[in-house]
Amino acid sequence: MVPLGPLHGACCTLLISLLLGCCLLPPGIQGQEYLLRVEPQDPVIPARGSLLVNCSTDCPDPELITLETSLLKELVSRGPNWVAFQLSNVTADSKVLCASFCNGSQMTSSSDITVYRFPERVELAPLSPWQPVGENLTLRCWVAGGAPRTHLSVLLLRGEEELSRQQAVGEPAEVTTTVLANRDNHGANFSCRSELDLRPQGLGLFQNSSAPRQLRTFVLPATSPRLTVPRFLEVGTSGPLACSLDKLFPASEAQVQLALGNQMLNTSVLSQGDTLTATATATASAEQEGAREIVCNVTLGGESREIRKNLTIYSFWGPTVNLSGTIVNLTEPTVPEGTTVNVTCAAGARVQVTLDGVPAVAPGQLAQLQINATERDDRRSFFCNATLEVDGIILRRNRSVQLHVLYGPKIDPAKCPQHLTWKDRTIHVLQCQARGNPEPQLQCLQESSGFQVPIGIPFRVRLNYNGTYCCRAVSSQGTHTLTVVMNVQDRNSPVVTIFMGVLAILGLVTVIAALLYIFRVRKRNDIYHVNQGSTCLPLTSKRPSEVLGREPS
Ligand SMILES: *[C@@H]1O[C@H](CO)[C@@H](O)[C@H](O)[C@H]1NC(C)=O
Ligand SMILES: *[C@@H]1O[C@H](CO)[C@@H](O)[C@H](O)[C@H]1NC(C)=O
Ligand SMILES: *[C@@H]1O[C@H](CO)[C@@H](O)[C@H](O)[C@H]1NC(C)=O
Ligand SMILES: *[C@@H]1O[C@H](CO)[C@@H](O)[C@H](O)[C@H]1NC(C)=O
Ligand SMILES: *[C@@H]1O[C@H](CO)[C@@H](O)[C@H](O)[C@H]1NC(C)=O
Ligand SMILES: *[C@@H]1O[C@H](CO)[C@@H](O)[C@H](O)[C@H]1NC(C)=O
Ligand SMILES: *[C@@H]1O[C@H](CO)[C@@H](O)[C@H](O)[C@H]1NC(C)=O
Ligand SMILES: *[C@@H]1O[C@H](CO)[C@@H](O)[C@H](O)[C@H]1NC(C)=O
Ligand SMILES: *[C@@H]1O[C@H](CO)[C@@H](O)[C@H](O)[C@H]1NC(C)=O
Ligand SMILES: *[C@@H]1O[C@H](CO)[C@@H](O)[C@H](O)[C@H]1NC(C)=O
Ligand SMILES: *[C@@H]1O[C@H](CO)[C@@H](O)[C@H](O)[C@H]1NC(C)=O
Ligand SMILES: CC(=O)N[C@H]1CO[C@H](CO)[C@@H](O)[C@@H]1O
Repeated sequence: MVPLGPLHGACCTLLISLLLGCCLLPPGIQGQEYLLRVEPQDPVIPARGSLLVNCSTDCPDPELITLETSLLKELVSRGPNWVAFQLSNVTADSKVLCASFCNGSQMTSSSDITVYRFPERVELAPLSPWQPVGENLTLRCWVAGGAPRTHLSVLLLRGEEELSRQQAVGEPAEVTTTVLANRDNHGANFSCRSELDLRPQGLGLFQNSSAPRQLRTFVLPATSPRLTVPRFLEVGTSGPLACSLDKLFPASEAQVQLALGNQMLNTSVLSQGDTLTATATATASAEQEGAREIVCNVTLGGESREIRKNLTIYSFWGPTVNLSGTIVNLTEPTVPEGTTVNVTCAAGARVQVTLDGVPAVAPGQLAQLQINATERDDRRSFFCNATLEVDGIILRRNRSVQLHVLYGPKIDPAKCPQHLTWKDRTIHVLQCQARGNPEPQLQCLQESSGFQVPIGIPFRVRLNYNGTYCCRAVSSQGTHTLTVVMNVQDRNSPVVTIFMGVLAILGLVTVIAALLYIFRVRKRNDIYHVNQGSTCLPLTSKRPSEVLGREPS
């Protein structure tokens, strides 16, 4: 028999079947004593495979054993009661039919060839990059190709756990199942697997798996993050910023951005449990002066939550207090006495300054005052108070500068008695002070001898201290002198001498008076004697008059 082309194969098979079915049936009735066998019976072969089909009969004298098929066939060998054909390139299920005549009656027998093939494609539909917890997620798998479908099932898996198993239907076969996205599913790998079960056919179980897809689930609360920022920041300084959000899952995968205006800040993020905290340091620059916005933005699962807060950046330099005039020492502002000194206090724009209680005419202006430097201004401090109003809050800053005035030297006559009357061998202190800037050197020298008397410390006065002293204060600013007369008196002063003399005379007079009285009483009673002792009285009485004459000196 001429092999039929594949295009004609299908209709020829149908025709033969009809002929056999309508005209020759029931087959085997005539030759029922003899059997026609087709081997193998109902084989399952891989697609494009080849198959040896053996038609054999026990009829002793069979005539014309043929194999009816649409497939490519080739006679391989034959025996007296069998014929073997090689079928090749079997791509689809088909039926083969053996026919023969025995003793004039026809015999037929058929076999169904089943072709199996593995799916060409098993694919799990992509998952959305992030799946919100609590929502249903549809897993979808496509299986293209694969035969026989009755033995082909599709499984959806989470890891190795089977979520669903369905028979493949359609081309491509689509299989779906829903999964509730929860925290436990975060990071789980989902996949799809086809199973061609040909174990009943003795061939085994053939599995094809899709590439796994990893699920990421997340929780991002609807609330805004918490942002802590300072209300003010001075230009040139830094302030801490902190932004946090609770109940985040997975907190470690959230992104946080902190920005000052449109400047991204270097942020360090810490996640602890479901809480995320981001910290950064904002540094205020002069260009950013004014009201600025701090933005904190937390992004997770493609969604973000943000919060904004205002921060006022201000500049408040100063105040600086300046002294101008004849400054002789810059490290310690010093001016000579009598010169004019201008004191000014200045601070940044919008800053109101007050110098020693005198306010500047307007914020941003400088406050100034002029003084004629006197010795009273030495070590005088000039206070400048600066105030800046930022966003309803008053900020204060104070500064002071001390002025030094060069003056003197001066010896204050009130603090340096110029006439001193002291007694010999008594202890005294010469109180004398000189003032001036710089501090003057003070010394008092006896004019006659050049002897230097200690000043301000106790000393024992001697007779030779008597004299006129020249007290001299000396500094780089000049010299000032003052004369001090020190009168040192002998210890036995005239007053004491007079007093002693008077006492002696009074004693003598008393003794004489007593003696005279005793003599007169005896004379009246016994003998009268002329008294000669009365001549001493005028002699002795002369001494007191001498003493008294010296007293005024
Ligand atoms: C075909 O079948 C017959 C009977 O079973 C057997 O004797 C013969 O060897 C077979 N031929 C082939 C090629 O297998
Ligand atoms: C097998 O059959 C298919 C169609 O069924 C055809 O396209 C292919 O070329 C054939 N292969 C061979 C080797 O003949
Ligand atoms: C998810 O799907 C299940 C059944 O598949 C249903 O019972 C449940 O209500 C769904 N949940 C949501 C949040 O849609
Ligand atoms: C999912 O697969 C990735 C890599 O393919 C692996 O790193 C990860 O551990 C897997 N996850 C689970 C839960 O097995
Ligand atoms: C938050 O940050 C993300 C990532 O940088 C960005 O895409 C998004 O536009 C930001 N949202 C807002 C409101 O600024
Ligand atoms: C920040 O300041 C702007 C105007 O300066 C204002 O409109 C906005 O409401 C402020 N934002 C906050 C959070 O106070
Ligand atoms: C001090 O200020 C007055 C006017 O304010 C000015 O004329 C004078 O030159 C200033 N003196 C010094 C030393 O700066
Ligand atoms: C200026 O004052 C400082 C501090 O008192 C002092 O050390 C320095 O010597 C002075 N300089 C001059 C030039 O007087
Ligand atoms: C400083 O002295 C000058 C004259 O020497 C005088 O005209 C001026 O009023 C004085 N200024 C003050 C603040 O005393
Ligand atoms: C001005 O500053 C001084 C210190 O520099 C301070 O003692 C004084 O209280 C301040 N005055 C005001 C009004 O703040
Ligand atoms: C002390 O000195 C004064 C003159 O300075 C002189 O008159 C007086 O006699 C002196 N006194 C003595 C005890 O030397
Ligand atoms: C060998 C054999 O079975 N021959 C039979 C063929 O059929 C005729 C009748 O149809 C019989 O008589 C033969 O015995």
